[in-house]
Amino acid sequence: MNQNFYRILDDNFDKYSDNILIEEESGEKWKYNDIKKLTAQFSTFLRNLGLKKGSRIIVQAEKSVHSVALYLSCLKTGIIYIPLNTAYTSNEMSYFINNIEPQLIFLSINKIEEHKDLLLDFPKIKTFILDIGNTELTDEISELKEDNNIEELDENDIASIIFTSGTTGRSKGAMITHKNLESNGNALVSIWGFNESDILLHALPIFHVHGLFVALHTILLTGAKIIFFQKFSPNALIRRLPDATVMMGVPTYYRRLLSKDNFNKSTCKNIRLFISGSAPLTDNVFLEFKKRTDHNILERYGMSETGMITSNPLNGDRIAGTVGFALPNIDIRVSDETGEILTADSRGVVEVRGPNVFSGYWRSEEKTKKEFRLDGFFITGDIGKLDYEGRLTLFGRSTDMLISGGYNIYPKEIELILDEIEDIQESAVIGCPHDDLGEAVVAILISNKAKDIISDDSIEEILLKSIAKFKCPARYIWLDELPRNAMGKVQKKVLKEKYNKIFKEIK
Ligand code: MLC
Repeated sequence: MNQNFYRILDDNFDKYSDNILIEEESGEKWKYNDIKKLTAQFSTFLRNLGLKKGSRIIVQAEKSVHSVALYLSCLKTGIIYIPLNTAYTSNEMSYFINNIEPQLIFLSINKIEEHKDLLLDFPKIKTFILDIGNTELTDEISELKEDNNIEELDENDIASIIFTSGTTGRSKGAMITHKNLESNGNALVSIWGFNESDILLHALPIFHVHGLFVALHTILLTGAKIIFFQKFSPNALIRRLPDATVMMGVPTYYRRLLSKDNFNKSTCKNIRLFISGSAPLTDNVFLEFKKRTDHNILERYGMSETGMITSNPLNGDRIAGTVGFALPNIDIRVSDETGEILTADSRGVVEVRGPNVFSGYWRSEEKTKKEFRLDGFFITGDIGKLDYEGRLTLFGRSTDMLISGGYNIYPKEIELILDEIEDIQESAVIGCPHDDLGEAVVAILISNKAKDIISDDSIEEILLKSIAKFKCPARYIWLDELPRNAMGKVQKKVLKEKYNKIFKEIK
């Protein structure tokens, strides 16, 4: 039997053909039938270029209906889809292209311009503009015949590679299979009670699992509808909230909604579910939200490598500060560093096993091996505890990764660049609590000069040549020395405690 995940979506495209699938901010509406057609035309486009099962395409483009159809056509044809954050620089892009060796690249107009020089290094890779401001490609696609063939696939064939930041400073590509997508999509539909009459506010970017898989698949699997926002804006969302039944977002979205006086019970009158993930939801936001809207935000937990792992219940207590119970068919446990499984209520590293768990890191067998136990459990790196009922609470991470506005950031990547700057002897990058973003990046620096040290702006200018803006520190602090333990290791915990209130003090 064909185990291509797209086959289920294709059935739904027929079953719900006249339902609206996507309504854009402009008011333009796309039925299931329209998206099926566009997907089939993209499939023709890709196959005409010689791409086939296992070929790879990189997409660094603005969110659009056409980029959704491109993604779906990749599922359909067995081509591997690699979405990248639109903030990534040419330096970051160079690493991804070399690592993936794609057959095609799709870029928004501004990215074509930005990567002009880089692309000269890859003359054999065809590049296309995919952008709402440019219709060259979309006009061409609209003229093409529809290719209705659904590639015959095994459930373990790779659907997508999602890059996640690595502890050593280099990103790793998590290989997500058709089985991963299918099992996780079905589990979420069932536990969150999605159905044909749902209308989802979709303001998330579609280059991460939250906006691409969680949000799109729950809708596509039920014949429901999406109100599609180019990007998150609290005012635009508040205008459309009364028309929707479900919203998904990172905690920053909920904080920003609460900052608006016209966000209230009446704006949420038709909403049945607010879902939050990708970063911890604070008790404050949870409680404030309840007070303002009468809704308990449902917090869930997941990651690129595993899709969604746990969720607070649709019916039953949603407890602030906890991420709920394992999804159907997913096993979770908590272990110590040696792999010893801990009993309920003990803190340790969260491990997960199930059909949702990725098949490994792209071209990184060694790294993959290190992150799995012999019995197939994936070591998430998150610290947590399970209570006697199986409810999970998270306490942070075993690595020093931080999460800013829902984006994972690894300090090492920033430190490596800072340490190369002439005036900087050494650096330590940490995440500090931030009202809007959850955590924001702070760089602690040691100078090797007595005076006239390099300015913050000049440091940022250097960083921006290599890394995306969202990874750049929001604050720079110069110290005489970094706190170290007896082994000489920098004590980031001490720094984090010391600068815990840094963003509160400047208010
Ligand atoms: C943007 N900026 C950020 C930032 N996003 N800085 C720090 N952290 C972020 N997350 C900076 C830009 O560089 C820019 O800097 C300025 O903010 C304005 O840019 P913008 O694009 O207009 O920002 P804004 O719209 O305010 O974006 C913030 C945000 C966005 C929170 C709305 O980051 C967002 O949509 N985040 C969602 C991330 C997400 O989907 N995560 C899912 C990961 S999947 P300047 O100085 O140039 O103005 C995952 C698994 C799971 O984790 O379980 O879900």
